[in-house]
Amino acid sequence: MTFSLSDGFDSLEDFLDARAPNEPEFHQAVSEVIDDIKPIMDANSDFKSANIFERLVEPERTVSFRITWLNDKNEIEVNRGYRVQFNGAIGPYKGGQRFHPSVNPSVLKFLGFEQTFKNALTGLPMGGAKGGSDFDPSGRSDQEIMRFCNAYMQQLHHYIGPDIDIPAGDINVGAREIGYLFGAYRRITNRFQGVLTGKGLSFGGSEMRTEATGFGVMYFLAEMMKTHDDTLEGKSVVISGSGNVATHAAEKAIAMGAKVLTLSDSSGFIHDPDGLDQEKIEWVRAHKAKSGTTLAAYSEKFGGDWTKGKGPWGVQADIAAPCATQNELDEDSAKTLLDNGVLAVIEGANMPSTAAAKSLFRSADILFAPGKAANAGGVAVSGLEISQNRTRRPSDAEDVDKDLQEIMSKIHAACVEDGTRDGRIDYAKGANIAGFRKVADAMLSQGVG
Ligand code: NDP
Ligand code: 2IT
Repeated sequence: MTFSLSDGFDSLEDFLDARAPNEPEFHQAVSEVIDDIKPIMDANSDFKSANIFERLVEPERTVSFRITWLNDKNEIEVNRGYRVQFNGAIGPYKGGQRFHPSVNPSVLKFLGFEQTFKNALTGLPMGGAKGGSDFDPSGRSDQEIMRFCNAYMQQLHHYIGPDIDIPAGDINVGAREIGYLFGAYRRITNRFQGVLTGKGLSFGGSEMRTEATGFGVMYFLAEMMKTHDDTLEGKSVVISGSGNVATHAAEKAIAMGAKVLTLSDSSGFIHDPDGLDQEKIEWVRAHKAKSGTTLAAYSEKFGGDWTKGKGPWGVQADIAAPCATQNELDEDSAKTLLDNGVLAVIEGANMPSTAAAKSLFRSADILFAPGKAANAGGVAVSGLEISQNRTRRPSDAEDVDKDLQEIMSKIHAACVEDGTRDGRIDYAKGANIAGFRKVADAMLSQGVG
């Protein structure tokens, strides 16, 4: 592909190497959209003359800060915190925060870039952002988590606000952390504001936010299956991860009549040939909530096999749902899934398939849903939480669930509209084009200055 950017780079790689060196995850996320949106840019001279692409791949603002905090031994520890405010064209910046040793500018830029498209797909007015810290919460006491959250917010509060940027959770940032972060924000600023989403129900949280991402994944999958006159009833499912997204995806898949065979964590995976049920899922949640635990104990309690150091992709199933982390499903795993006759692959995590795996899925005769469409239910309900905070009027669970289903169905329809080619739906293409159009139009209308 020839590439013409203002500085005359010949290829996307040259451009990204110059503008964002040593950021492999970010390069991967940008490369995954360029082929789909380039024809739209080329066909629209306004997008070209406004240099939309070059602007779209540069975060509007990135802040990085030092976090100093006291551990239980009264030692001072130092971590790095970040907020990447990627694109605010369609609304205040919005996106999660991740606490994990792998957090670095490349990871947060890829996540913020994806979030920009994802938030546009929800139809709600939210720009894209991501943040977090290289802090590793594994093995930390509750008091250490609280002190870390206090120190992190001591810095972050300068850059966020209900009309500026509204962070939420992501890997290792759940209800407990959001509670501590909200408390810290309120004490520092003396403001009770909807400045974070995923809050507890007693202080402005929305019903269904906890469930929303995983449930939304299965609502999206059900829509995809419908295009093949099929349902989840009787289907077998392999799921990776055992956190918020994975356990709620499992719960909803079971409710829709499927049999969930696996879950995983960073140490390995469990295979339960009898299938998970609500009791087993609740045990997993309680067990994993204890700091530093692995799923190995599952097979001692419920039977099945524990396999160390591997993902679950070798287990034969109709559906695969990677719900743990980026690049957890590689080319060999993709080949194994396809050889084993997988019907659908739905990404619950952000960018869980490597570039090679994704390209195999996109060209195979299966249903494939990219994370930016399939996991948008979480941020969509975050958007509903923002509305509830604005009007100071909470919604009940049934209404939020109905809204979530409607939003997932609309995202599916947008993917079909922009992604259908030769009678086949390329959901990745559809999601990239629909997300891009909305953000690019807004950028164009607002000019530069
Ligand atoms: P959680 O922290 O609740 O769970 C993360 C899970 O992934 C854990 O089981 C964890 O295992 C596993 N995991 C983390 N890192 C790795 C790794 N390097 N290799 C293998 N497994 C790993 O996070 P969420 O469920 O919230 O997030 C999961 C994914 O979904 C992420 O990609 C996130 O960005 C995405 N997402 C989350 C949304 C949300 O609303 N929470 C919304 C949309 C997307 P262990 O316990 O061993 O660390
Ligand atoms: O990746 C994601 O969409 C999230 N972690 C949720 C973001 C949010 O603001 O709810």
